Amino acid sequence: VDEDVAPVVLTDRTVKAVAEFILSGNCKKVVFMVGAGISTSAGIPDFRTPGTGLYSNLQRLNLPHPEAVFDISFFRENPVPFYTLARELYPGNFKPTVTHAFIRLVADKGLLLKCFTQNIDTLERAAGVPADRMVEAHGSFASQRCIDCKAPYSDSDMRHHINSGTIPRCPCGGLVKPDITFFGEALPSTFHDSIHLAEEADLAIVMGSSLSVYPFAALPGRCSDTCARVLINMESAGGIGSRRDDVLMLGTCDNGVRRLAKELGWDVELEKLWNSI
Ligand code: CNA
Repeated sequence: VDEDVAPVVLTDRTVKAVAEFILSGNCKKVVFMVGAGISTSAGIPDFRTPGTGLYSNLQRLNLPHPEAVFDISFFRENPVPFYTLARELYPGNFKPTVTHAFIRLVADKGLLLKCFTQNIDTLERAAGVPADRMVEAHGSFASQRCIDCKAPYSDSDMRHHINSGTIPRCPCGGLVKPDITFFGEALPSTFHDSIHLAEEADLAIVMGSSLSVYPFAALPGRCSDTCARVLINMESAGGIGSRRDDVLMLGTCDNGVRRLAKELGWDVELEKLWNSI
């Protein structure tokens, strides 16, 4: 971080200054860009954290390499590893975190322009973030279809297969896959249609992502130079900190949003909202 360059949008590169900016009335459009790290405290492992991340724990699935579990050509040959994992990750087993509640609170305050998520766990929806404010950039477990004829497949049949550990197939014989984006597949059109909103943001809050999967990882770079950018993450990521109005909050997302909520005077409201979800 180049501490010598004075910020322009913020008075200071601190959490307090970010809160002041949010409360000033000049910050009308907040964009979140989030990843697996916002859901780890809900009990869902991320990909890359050494030791606890999914990639460290996939040996038992006998994969050629960890990413193969989300690779469309590997899935065609062997869907078993994906369905083994899907059983563990399937929505319904997890509760939104206080970080998800914070995104909802920003929406309730009328400040949320868009929340771009890489997560497929649908915990933002579960927290009550309005659907029209969400971009599930890598799709989600909320729907599924045949990978050959593309026919949709029913939720209840899907749940049955997930729970019983069997592989769902379309009447045409093709494999059924949740509408999550695998390596080798295009991102949903909603992602491409919404990218320009990153450019409109007054404040971008990046949370819980190593920013290593493109094109998502390019989003913070699209923010204008009159946008303040905040990174709340265990480690630095995406070069955030290199611009004059960047603020780094290294640590857990839950601690980070609680600190920010406290500076905003929203702390009691945040906990109340989270408890009601
Ligand atoms: P990643 O590459 O595993 O990075 C996670 C980042 O979050 C790392 O930088 C961690 O240091 C950080 N982190 C982990 N726990 C915390 C915490 N409690 N507080 C703050 N920071 C934390 O995951 P990305 O999301 O960046 O990678 C993109 C992939 C991961 C997407 O394609 C997702 O679909 C995929 N994924 C999603 C889920 C989910 O839906 N919950 C889970 C696992 C992987």
